[in-house]
Amino acid sequence: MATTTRHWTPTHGDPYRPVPYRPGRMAPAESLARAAELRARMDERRTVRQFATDPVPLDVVRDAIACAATAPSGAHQQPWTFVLVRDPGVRRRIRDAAEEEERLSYDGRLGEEWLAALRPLGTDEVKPHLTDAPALIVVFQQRYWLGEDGTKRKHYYVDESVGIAVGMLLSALHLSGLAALIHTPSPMRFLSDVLGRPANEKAFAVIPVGYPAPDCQVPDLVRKSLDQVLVEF
Ligand code: IYR
Repeated sequence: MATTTRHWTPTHGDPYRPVPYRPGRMAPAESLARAAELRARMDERRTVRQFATDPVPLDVVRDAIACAATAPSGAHQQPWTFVLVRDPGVRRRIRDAAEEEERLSYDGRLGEEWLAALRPLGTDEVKPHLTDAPALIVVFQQRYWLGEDGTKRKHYYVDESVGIAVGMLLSALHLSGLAALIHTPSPMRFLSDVLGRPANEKAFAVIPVGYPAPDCQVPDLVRKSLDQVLVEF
């Protein structure tokens, strides 16, 4: 597994001690070629809800998590924990608890407007991906820093930081050849209980990872075109 060695992380109240940063500059022609290739590769990513039960190379998943952990974060506080769950018993418990919550949601808790918005995607309360996919990455946000002696310190822009990290995680998994789904059971409190996470951590998403099932189907989605999402001055 590729690892990066970094010895510095901000310590509350430390002074600013910058170091030089001199990356080589990429030639524009190469930038353009890479950007076009990346755009095409990213456009191939689909949210997968039907997974094969085949195992995945775990170091690919660990490297993707390491990529996610390079995300920028408020005050570089890196307010994330990624829990990689392979144990079939734990995945079963997560599925049972998620389906219990989802049943209430799809039975009416979401409300008709939300249910109507989800209908074209074909989702329901049955979540086989939680036990079929060979790995789940459960992402927790550290809502605040919690010292060993119980000291608490504020974390900043936690939603933004963790959202960016999850975007990078989904990109890394896809570009490494694995399929994933961002699943947001609601409420997610049960994940802290099942995984024994501390009081400062709040579940953000469950990301099943694997290969699409041979008979996998996805909704026939159309993405907005660039001119629909980009405004230039
Ligand atoms: N959390 C539910 C419902 C759901 C909500 C949205 I917004 C989606 O884009 C998809 C599903 C579920 O996981 O089924």
